[in-house]
Amino acid sequence: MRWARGAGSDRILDFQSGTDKFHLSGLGAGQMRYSVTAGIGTLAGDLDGDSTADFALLFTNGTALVSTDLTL
Ligand SMILES: [Ca+2]
Repeated sequence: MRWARGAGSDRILDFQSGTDKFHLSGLGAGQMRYSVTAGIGTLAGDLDGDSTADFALLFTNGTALVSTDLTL
């Protein structure tokens, strides 16, 4: 997966917790937030410290992220 600037969110359709990993260390995110609403997980990151998310990833396959799924 490659990051690109743009509006909106990216959807992750087949992430498998415990098998797949997100490597986010290159982003320098100041704050990450994860929430689940109606079975859709959202991982949002604030890159510039203004308390507003600069990107969001939606996990639509019902998987629940755990901290070991991320490399920060
Ligand atoms: Ca921000």
